[in-house]
Amino acid sequence: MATIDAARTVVPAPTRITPGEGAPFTITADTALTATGDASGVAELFAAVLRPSTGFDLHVLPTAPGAADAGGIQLTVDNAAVALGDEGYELTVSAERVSLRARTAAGLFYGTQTLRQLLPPTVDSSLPQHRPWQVGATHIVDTPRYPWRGAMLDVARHFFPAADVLRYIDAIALYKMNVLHLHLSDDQGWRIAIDSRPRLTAIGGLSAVGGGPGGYFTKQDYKTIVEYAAARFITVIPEIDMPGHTNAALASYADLNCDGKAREPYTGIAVGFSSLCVDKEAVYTFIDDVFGELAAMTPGPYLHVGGDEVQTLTSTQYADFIERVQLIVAKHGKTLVGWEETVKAKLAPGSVVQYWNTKSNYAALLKDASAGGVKLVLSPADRTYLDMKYDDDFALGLEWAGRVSVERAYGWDPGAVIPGAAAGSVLGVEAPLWSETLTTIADVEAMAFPRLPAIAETGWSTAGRDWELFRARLAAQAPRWDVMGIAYHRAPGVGWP
Ligand code: TNX
Repeated sequence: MATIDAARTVVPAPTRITPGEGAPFTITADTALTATGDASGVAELFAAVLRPSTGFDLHVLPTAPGAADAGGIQLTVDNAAVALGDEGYELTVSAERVSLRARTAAGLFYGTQTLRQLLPPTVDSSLPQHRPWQVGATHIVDTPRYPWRGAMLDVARHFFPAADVLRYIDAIALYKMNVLHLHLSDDQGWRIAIDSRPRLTAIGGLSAVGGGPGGYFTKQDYKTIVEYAAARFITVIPEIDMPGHTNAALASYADLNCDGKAREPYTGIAVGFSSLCVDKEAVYTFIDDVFGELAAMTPGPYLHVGGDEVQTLTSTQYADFIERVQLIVAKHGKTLVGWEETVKAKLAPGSVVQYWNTKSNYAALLKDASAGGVKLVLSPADRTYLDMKYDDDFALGLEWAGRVSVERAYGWDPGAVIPGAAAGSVLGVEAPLWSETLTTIADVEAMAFPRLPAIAETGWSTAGRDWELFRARLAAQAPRWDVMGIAYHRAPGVGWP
């Protein structure tokens, strides 16, 4: 039986693969995983993927002295493995054992995702499969290009319940993404419970694009999402978009409006018409309340303040607003993330600006800001916007940034997007998925798969960045998506099996 060739299969492409000589490793009913400390949680998660399909017990045992010479699947956190950095791993497969080594538990987790892709796709089945489970001898050393490899999900235009979000987390984790940005509020809906402001969900939570029922995350839902993500080394970044994209808040609390009158719920898809009343103190008390509660339930270091597409304020009003919001974010111990427009304000070093609109002229401002210590995350709409149509024939999606084929999503260099950006200022890439036209998780998956793995590879890989090689590796993912029930789109040009 042929084993899976890592070089032709693994997405994102690993840094260095050296095929081994000997016989493959076989997982059997007697195989154990060994791990200690932080590695144990990773081993348990991996065993949980393997158990239903293999039907084996796959016990996770503590690493014993001299255990490196034993068999099985060995996961080791090695503080001395400095060259592997914060997220890299080294995977060695021989007939006797699978040895996975990393400096961090995150690195081990990414190693298990590679190992998963080296096992037959049916390993991801939730039903018992009767077949041999072999991994060919290989040696892989793999470290990411960028520390920020993100996916954004818009739960505001249409709401997706926590169970859908967990499903999305599983799917992005397979491709070593480590940021989940949740767009929690917009004109059409407010999706997170804030105890001090109950009307946000009681009123703002009940609308959606097209007049659907809306919905929102309770604090318990949010906690579940954050914990599920954290176990997979994914940081959740909550976004409360402001001062524009705020109609749902303006409908919930009259005093956020300059005229003191609550707005009607909005179910269309136009942008740019709404704004918090930036001259009112009540607005800053509101933001303080919301970010206070959000910061308390968010372990990650960031709060995303939106800041995009404001058409009703002067430049000075806008910049003053963002600078005040920045202080509120800092007061709650967090670092500000904003869409590219926020670069018009004076941002503290370490703040993160997310580039998106390739038709705007922010590149020069972003370059200057980066020299002052502002960090950049790249989401060029004509490459990474998963809500753009693949092509004219695709029913879902928008088209303002053009068509985004799989090849376009793949074929760009994050290092070349902001010419002259300060060294080290580009943190990485993020693939936003706006949900104006998407109502089910199957819609979401059809937009994200197969383009999301393409973006994941732009963020992780330096080696193997070649469309012809990539499309073959991408096509190799399809049998796994079939088994996992991911509703991917068989986009033209990939060469699906
Ligand atoms: C622009 S990208 C927006 C969103 C829309 C999206 C649709 C950004 C910061 N703002 O409000 O949903 O286009 O593609």
